[in-house]
Amino acid sequence: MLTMKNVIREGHPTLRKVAEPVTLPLTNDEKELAMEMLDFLKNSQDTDIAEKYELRPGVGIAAPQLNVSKRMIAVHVPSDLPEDTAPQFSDILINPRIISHSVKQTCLSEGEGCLSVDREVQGYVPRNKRIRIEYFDTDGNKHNKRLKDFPSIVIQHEIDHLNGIMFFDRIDSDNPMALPKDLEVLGYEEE
Ligand code: FHF
Ligand code: ZN
Repeated sequence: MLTMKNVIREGHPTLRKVAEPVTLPLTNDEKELAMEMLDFLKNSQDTDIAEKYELRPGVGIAAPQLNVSKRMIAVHVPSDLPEDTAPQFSDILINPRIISHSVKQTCLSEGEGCLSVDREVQGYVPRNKRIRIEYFDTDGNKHNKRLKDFPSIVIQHEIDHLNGIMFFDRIDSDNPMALPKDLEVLGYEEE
C-alpha cells in the first residue's frame, strides 16, 4: 500500500524532469503501480484510513511524485453533492494530452496545494476552465473527454507534474493575489 513515505518532496530532481511516455501495453509492474496510485487516492479520502496511515487527502497523483518518471496519473474527484453519489471523475490516465482548451481561465479561491509540497503557498494558480483530453486507460483503450472546473484543474495540475512543472510556478510572483481579467474564481473546500 502506498503512503506519504512513497511521495517525494519539493527539491527532489525527479519532480523537475519531463516524464517518459509509457509504451503500450503496460507491463505488470506498471499496471500494479497504476492501481496503487488510484487506491492511494481512495484511501486518502476515507477518513478512517487516512487517519490511521496519516495520508493527506488527495484528488490526484502523478507517477513522478512516486519517483517514477513516466507519463501516468491517477485522478479521483469525489462528487460535490452531499449524498454518496458517483465520483465526478475517477480513472488512471496513461500518456494524457490536452488536445484543446478554452481561452477562459479559472482558479481555486483557496489556491492549490500539492502532496509533494509541505508548506502553504499563497496565490492564485490560473488554469484553463475547460479542456479536452486524450489518454489511454490501463487496458490500452483510448479515451477522449471534455472536462470543466475542478476536474479540469486537477488534470492540469497532474499533467504539469509530467512536465516538471509545480503549481507555484504559475503564481504571479510579483502579485500572488492578482487576478487576470476574465478569470472566474471557483469555490473550493480543502482537507
Ligand atoms: C491534491 N488535495 O489532491 C490536494 C493537496 C488541484 O499532484 O485537493 O499534489 F481530498 C497531485 C475534495 C477536494 C477532496 C479536494 C489539484 C490538487 C492536487 C495532489 N484534496 C485536495 C480532497 C481534496 C493535490 N497532488 C492539497 C494534497
Ligand atoms: Zn501535485
